[in-house]
Amino acid sequence: MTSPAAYDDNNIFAKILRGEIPSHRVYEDEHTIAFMDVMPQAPGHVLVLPKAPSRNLLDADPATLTHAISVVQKIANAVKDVFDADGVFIAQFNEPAAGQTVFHLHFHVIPRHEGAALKP
Ligand code: DGP
Repeated sequence: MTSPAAYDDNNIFAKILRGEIPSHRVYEDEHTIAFMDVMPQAPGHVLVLPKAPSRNLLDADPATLTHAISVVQKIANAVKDVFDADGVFIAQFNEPAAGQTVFHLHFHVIPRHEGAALKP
């Protein structure tokens, strides 16, 4: 088992946080931003990110996680209402073996409708 790599601020979400790359922001506060995923698994797929640099949940500060999950709840209720969804799927991946592709902590918030498949 290898140790996780250090945080690299050249990742795409760090560039979005610095305003170097555009995003469709739907929420921002002092500690957190949320924007639309460019490869949505379903309409209304939002990403919630703490602004503090951490590679993923494994190296995140607990206070950062506490605030982030409260924002995830807020966004989940918002997308459920706006997209008239039946439920909301929350996903979060840590390290490549678990499916993580962008190495700044983020939570996927995906509205779900009964019987609708996620995109592969
Ligand atoms: P993952 O690291 O596997 O949890 O997912 C990263 C997600 O980030 C994936 O759903 C696609 C999305 N994504 C990748 N590049 C960009 C980008 O430049 N802008 C936005 N808004 N989303 C991105």
